[in-house]
Amino acid sequence: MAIHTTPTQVFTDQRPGTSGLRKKVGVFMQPHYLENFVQALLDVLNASDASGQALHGQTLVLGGDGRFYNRTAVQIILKLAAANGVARVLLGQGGILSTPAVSAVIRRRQAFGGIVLSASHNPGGPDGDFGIKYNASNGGPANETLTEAVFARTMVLSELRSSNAPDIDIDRLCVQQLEQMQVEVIDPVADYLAVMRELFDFDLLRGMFKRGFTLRVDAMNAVGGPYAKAILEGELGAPKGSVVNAVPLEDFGGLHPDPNPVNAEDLIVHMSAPDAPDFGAAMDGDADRNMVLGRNFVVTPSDSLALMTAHATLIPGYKDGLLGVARSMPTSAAVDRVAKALGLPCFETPTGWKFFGNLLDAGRVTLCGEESYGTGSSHIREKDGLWAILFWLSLQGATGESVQDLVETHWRVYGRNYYTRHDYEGIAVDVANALMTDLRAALPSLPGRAFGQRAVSLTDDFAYTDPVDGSISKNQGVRLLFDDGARVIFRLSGTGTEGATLRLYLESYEDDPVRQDQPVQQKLAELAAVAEQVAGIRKRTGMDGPSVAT
Ligand code: VG1
Ligand code: CO
Repeated sequence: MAIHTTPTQVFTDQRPGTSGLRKKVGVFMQPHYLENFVQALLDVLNASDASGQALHGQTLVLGGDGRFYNRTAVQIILKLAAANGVARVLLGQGGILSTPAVSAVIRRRQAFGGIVLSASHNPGGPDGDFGIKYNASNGGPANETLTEAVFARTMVLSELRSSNAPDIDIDRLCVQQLEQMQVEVIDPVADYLAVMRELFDFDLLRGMFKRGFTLRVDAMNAVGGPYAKAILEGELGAPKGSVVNAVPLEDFGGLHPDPNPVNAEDLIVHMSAPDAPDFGAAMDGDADRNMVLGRNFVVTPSDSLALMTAHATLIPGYKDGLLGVARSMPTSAAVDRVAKALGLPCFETPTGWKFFGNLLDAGRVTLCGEESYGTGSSHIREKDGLWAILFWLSLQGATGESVQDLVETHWRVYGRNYYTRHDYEGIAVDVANALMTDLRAALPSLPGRAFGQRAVSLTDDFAYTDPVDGSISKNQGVRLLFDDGARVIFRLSGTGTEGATLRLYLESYEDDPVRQDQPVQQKLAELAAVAEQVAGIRKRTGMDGPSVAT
């Protein structure tokens, strides 16, 4: 065994996006591609204190969503870590840890940070995507200062430091030695389960299942399966078989583990069958997203955040109330209305969970959410799919009401924010960039202009000043705000790996109860037409509609 240095060449495309570095598996499998990124990360972490050896004596957490290349990547990363001064790695058994579990382990074990191997909701398998991201000691995604520093380092990297020790056994729960570094293979579920126990009334939930409450949780052959099985079926006594597609597969069994009504179609079918269970849910590749459903009823993620906020005190972990709430800018303003009614601070951040970290750390907010099927709280620093499922189960247990009743009652009280997101996928990058550039140029001419019944009241390219550290993030999405509360938002995805994806977010507010049960796409068709008129999406892309509308 020996630590050695190897010369390496720069890859110029290693700037992390919305949530880490994501590329096609083939890109990651190029010699030194993963190694370069990890070496750059370790260099930046080591340089984070005056000694230049900040990782010495420290513990890192490591695990991924089990997708293709996860196991190989784990071995590569362990050898780099051992050669760069890391004292100990806590590795999920089999190389597996969901994103929320990494966050929980970092926090509970006071680790220096953690590395998550996941491309989250992107498809997996040899032809799919792979990804890597770093989470800091608060358990949350690295901030932009750190990700930019890592990117800068990848651009000048010339050497890798690694060990040529043999591979370690990642499947057996034990402690092994790799050079001077200890590798402790841990149960991926235990720490996470302990956190859930502190938040929810497990006896209440056990009682529900004893009385015959039924659910179907679709783990989409991704990493959420083992967590959902252990907690829902194991701890809480949900009927065996309530969690389906529960074994993580390297290619997710061909499913696209992005829990929305389009990709989780099988769940939609089951939830609209005559014998549908009381409650349904799905999670994404790394189990940080959730979609929740009642019988024949899908909850919009933005509404989910609003309802959680309205009812939080029913849950033991939040019984004393919330400090505040935050949502990403494109997320509907449904939660804003609840926050106002409850007198809670409400923050609007750019897209991506990393922007919630400071607000959570500073005790300014307790709940956070994004329109992309992500909700979470201060219990960790990531969004959390199974937490959301337990939250919704608890709401049903505490109120005795169905999902549909809870949501419809909410609309009657607060009004309904009709909401949809239209994704135009696989657009040529130059076409997408030109569309955004032209749109930005057109913004100043829009305020005051009428479109049908409504007029534009404000336009901007969203910029965010972090209220905690004062950092500024610009160009976070073009917004058209209307005088009746409607919004049209355009932004380009930062998680895709093929061409560009344009996301168009549409929202309108309806406070009249007799108009709160209309089909969403129909209700928002007028706003979609405004977006088309302003941006010319169809003409520019040659597409006659979005690839996905949820
Ligand atoms: C998307 C979502 C965003 C989410 C991000 C990571 O980003 O819109 O809300 O935080 O994915 O989610 P983008 O840049 O493609 O719009 V996950 O579950 O893929 O890590
Ligand atoms: Co995810």
